[in-house]
Amino acid sequence: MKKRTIDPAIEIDIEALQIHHNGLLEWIKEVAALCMPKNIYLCNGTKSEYNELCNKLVEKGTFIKLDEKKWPNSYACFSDKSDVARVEDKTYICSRKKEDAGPTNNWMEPSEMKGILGDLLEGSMMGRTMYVIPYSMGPVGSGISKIGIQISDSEYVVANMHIMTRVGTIVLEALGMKGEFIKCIHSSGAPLLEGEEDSTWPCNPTTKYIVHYPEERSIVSYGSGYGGNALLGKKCFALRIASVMGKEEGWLAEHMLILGVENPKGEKTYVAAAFPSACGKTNFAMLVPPKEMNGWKVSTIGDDIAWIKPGDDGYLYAINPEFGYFGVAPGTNEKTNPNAMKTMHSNSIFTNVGVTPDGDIWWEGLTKEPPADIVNWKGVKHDPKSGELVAHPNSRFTAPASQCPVIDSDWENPKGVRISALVFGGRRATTVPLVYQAFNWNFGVYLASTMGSETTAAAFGEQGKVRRDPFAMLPFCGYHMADYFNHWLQMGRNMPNAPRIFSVNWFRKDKDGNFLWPGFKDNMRVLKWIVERANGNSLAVESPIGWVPRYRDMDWTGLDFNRPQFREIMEVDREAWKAELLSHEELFARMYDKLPKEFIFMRELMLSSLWRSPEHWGLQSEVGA
Ligand code: TSX
Ligand code: MN
Repeated sequence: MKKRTIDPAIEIDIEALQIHHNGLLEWIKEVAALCMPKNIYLCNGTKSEYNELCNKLVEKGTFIKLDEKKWPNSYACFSDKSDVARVEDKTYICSRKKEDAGPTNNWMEPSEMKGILGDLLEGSMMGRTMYVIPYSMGPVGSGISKIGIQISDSEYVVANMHIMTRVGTIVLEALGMKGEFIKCIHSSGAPLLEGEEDSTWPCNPTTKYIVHYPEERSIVSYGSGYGGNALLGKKCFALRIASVMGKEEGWLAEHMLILGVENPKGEKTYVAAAFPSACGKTNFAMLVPPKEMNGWKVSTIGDDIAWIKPGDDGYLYAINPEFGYFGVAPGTNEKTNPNAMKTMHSNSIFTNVGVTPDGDIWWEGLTKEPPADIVNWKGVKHDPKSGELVAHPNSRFTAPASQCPVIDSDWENPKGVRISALVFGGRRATTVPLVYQAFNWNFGVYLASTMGSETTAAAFGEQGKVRRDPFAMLPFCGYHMADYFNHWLQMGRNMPNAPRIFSVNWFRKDKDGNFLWPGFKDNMRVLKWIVERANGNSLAVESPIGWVPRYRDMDWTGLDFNRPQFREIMEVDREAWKAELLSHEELFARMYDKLPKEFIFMRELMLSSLWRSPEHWGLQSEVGA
């Protein structure tokens, strides 16, 4: 970035900020000199600060205060039409070497990118307040936690960061005078000139950049105010930058939920699980078991990101670095996720959902019919005959994690929780059975690397084509994806008590296109088999792709699901799996230069096991037993 000093014409009293960390102070001065804000505000993280920000957003017309009885202390807002999702084609990993970013990330030479961003950032905060947000990913003071400082010119971003991360003076205290922090610059890219009227959603409709410098451990985001583009602690830091730190330091930053399963004896087992988008990850993280499964309970540690480190005892321990949920609203209701509904009942922010004139909100799937007077996310009164959506499909709720009724008692334990099983899921209409257990760590890494989802939305073009999303990390890994696979294999070589690895698929369909599995609360039956397997307490038989339960190995109390149905959902079809394994070649070819040789061997081994006729597989003769 260009070196300059703050224009003396701008009246900013930096010394008044009382920052005692020289590196931080110098960096703030540098960014202020470049972005030329009207003033600077250092966030203290208090409730009153949050309330003042929300009031300011209401005054500006960005926030709509919701009905205090229905949605206490909560707000709705509409984004700019151009600013509704992460911008993957404008997301860059600017490592020094291109091969460190790999074939699945956009890359630009760091100094070239700095030139572009320097020009864009110059004067980009004119007329606005520059907020300095000290935040911690993970409980303040935990050995696993890390500190970020985000500079932003958006009040919406500050309010959301208050919910999603631990913000304020306590973080600066933990940072001390010399502590390490991740530099995060966020500019909406919408300077406000003298006399100009502000927009309710400042952003740059044409130019957006989400840029990561992994070696410098810094992030610059320009032009967007939405979600993962702008709340830099989440995808940018906790996944892209942290994944690089994890590779260097021997740990894992993963796109995983973490949940606890308590059995009727009161014994708790923790599971981490990765799913691509649109698989109901938050629903699974807050699962309510069927009432017939007496005494089984699920508690939530996190719904999106896990930082996982080996402990001295050879087990893996995980924390949720986040402090809130930034969940997709459509499809969430009392049936699909009653715990999420209670979590967002108060102190929450709703972005791009429908709003009624009397301060209620609505989205597709909340109830059967929208309220008569609902205004859609574009700010226009909804016409039911138009066929238009009320809420944007990527509309969100921002809600404090602490408000989740089933939040785990150890969710802020600085040591993390011991992980016994890792689960990988995708949306697959065919081929992939309801559940199977990998033979060992390496086969588990293989299944996670080749996981994928079938495209559903028409927007994604061809229907029924599998899009590979290794570990659900394709958009979130800050380095070469094949280096990432190797890092996972390496973690297994050094781990005496590795978690067991499982694949699940809630979305298999019959020939007529009906879902074979009821899903939702009944996923508890699969989860029960998984934790009992991980604890050595449930049986399985061998199939060519891994260990599978027989009918009798699962708990069916209260569910009408018969042996033929189970056989169908568990079928490992020889021809389909040959095609499946061969189709992995497409993914492997993309990263052939660094692909682990183990992957080739494991694929050959599974192919050779498929040669036998299904009648000879333990699975096919016994799975219905
Ligand atoms: O979240 C889902 N889960 C996980 C729940 C813990 N969804 C919603 C996905 C979109 C985000 C699911 N959809 C799940 C599921 O397990 N399964 C399905 C597929 C399905 C949809 C509707 C029905 C059944 C299965 N309806 C009836 O059976 C009536
Ligand atoms: Mn996510």
